[in-house]
Amino acid sequence: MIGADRVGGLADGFAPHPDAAAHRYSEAGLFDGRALWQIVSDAARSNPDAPAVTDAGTDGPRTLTYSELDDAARSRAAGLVAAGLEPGDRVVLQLNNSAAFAITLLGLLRAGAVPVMTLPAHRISEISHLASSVDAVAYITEDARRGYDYRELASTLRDRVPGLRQVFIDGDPGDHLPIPDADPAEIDLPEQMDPELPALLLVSGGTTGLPKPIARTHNDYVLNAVLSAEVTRLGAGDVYLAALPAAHNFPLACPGIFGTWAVGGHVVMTDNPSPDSAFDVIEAHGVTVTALVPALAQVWTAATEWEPADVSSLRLLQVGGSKLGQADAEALDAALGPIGQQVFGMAEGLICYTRLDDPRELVHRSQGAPMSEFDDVRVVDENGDDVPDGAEGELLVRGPYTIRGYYRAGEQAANSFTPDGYYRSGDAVRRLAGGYLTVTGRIKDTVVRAGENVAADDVEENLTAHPSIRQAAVVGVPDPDLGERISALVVVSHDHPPGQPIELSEVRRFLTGRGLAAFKLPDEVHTVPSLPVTAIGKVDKKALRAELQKENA
Ligand code: OOB
Repeated sequence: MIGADRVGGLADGFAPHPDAAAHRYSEAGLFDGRALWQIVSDAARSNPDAPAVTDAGTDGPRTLTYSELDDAARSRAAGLVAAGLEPGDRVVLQLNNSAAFAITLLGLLRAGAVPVMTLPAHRISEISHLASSVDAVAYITEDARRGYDYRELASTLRDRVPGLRQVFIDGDPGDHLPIPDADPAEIDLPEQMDPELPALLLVSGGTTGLPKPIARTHNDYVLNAVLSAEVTRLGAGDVYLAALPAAHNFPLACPGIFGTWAVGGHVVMTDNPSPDSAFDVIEAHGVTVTALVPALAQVWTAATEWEPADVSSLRLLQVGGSKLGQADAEALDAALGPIGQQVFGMAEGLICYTRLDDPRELVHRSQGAPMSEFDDVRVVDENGDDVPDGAEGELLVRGPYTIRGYYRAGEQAANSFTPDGYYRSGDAVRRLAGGYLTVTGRIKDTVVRAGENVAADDVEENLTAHPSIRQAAVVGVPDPDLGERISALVVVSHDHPPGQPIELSEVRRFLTGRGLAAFKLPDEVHTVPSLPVTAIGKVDKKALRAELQKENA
């Protein structure tokens, strides 16, 4: 087994569980000691001819069985080793949802390399920041998609990050190299890595600052996938549609791609989550489970009205990544049947699920309960003292699959953890009976107007209760008299007359009617066609504030 001394600098800047915690988790039998890629090689041994992955891409669907996927991954690993990759090398991976994503990810893992899981929407600022902070030696991406040429990004990246030795391209490589394959009979693949070492680096999903690398070990990520598969009662007969960007923790392992492979199920990959395309894919492949962010879930709910495709094979539709409003959760069930599940998770670890047999009313109003009894969750006030159940506070968490520190992220990121190792999520939550959580907002997402703290989420939720408002974002804008004034950006509902803005007076009247205090009422309303979103589709408040500030300058 390859240990920390033989993986270059991989272990530098990685914060493992302290000994006592590691001991307690392994005594409890939580970790099975497999490398992440063994999920697939194990399935290939027991179920070689079962479908493992289908690429629903534009060239027509292409399916690989478990034995074909395992072989392709070993050939890719051999190619990468022959090209000079060594165990512990960090490699930035940026591929759209495709069979190539699956093969290349498994190939990297099999070669002992550590992929940095960036999303297709990341651009040079995020990619170069991540590549240099983890000392990446290679970048793997594809030629071009949806009018964006990743080869140009690759060329700029080479100029900016001198340590980056190689670029490999799926498709037409242009000035770069194709992703290599080789005969695994001719090249020695490395032994298994110590499962307590990082298997891959996820990217933090925050809406402030640049993304931070998150090291997830073989042990903790296998646990993440396996426990998630249990909670969602996944079996070999399930067909999981990866419709969100596959490198994100939610579609990757909650239970997502790895959870589906862990039970011998079938993963279908699409890079187009819009209903006109995705509904046909669901019908064609008999998809049973998928995961969406709330904005997409809203679109899917509405699309059941006009899309002809039959999506009745779906038994579970997971929604997470940002808050799903209660009205939207109810509408989803009404349109698609009682198949919605709320998922509140984070790349840093903790995943909460509503359970399959929970009363629908609980599924509609809560974001779920932690998946493991070993998840140690606290809800605290600003002094770090626990608040009683039902009161709002910041969520802190420690647990077997939650990190103890960001990977190589320096001083500032250290504030994200308490001295005794809890991750400070920055999420404001209330704990209900049975450990269920409702997310009420972000701790620091407030507007300070004339000395009063106004929680953005509170105003946003009341705004979306208006029949003409589909989405809302509230941000503070610097103001000479008030300090900050409350600016609301709203997207109108599908049935609102197009081109007609929502008036400030109407918004204030409506919110007052709902009993909102006068100091929380917006000072301005902008009707916009859409809100800026992050790479996974969360409303991007950083971008919003910058836009508003530019307008005011
Ligand atoms: C998921 O992971 P990340 O790392 O992209 O973002 C985590 C943050 C959380 O701290 C929270 O602020 C927000 O996203 N969030 C939610 C939420 N799910 C995530 N806020 C309200 N309600 C929810 N249901 O987003 C993620 C990872 C795995 C599974 C699901 C989501």
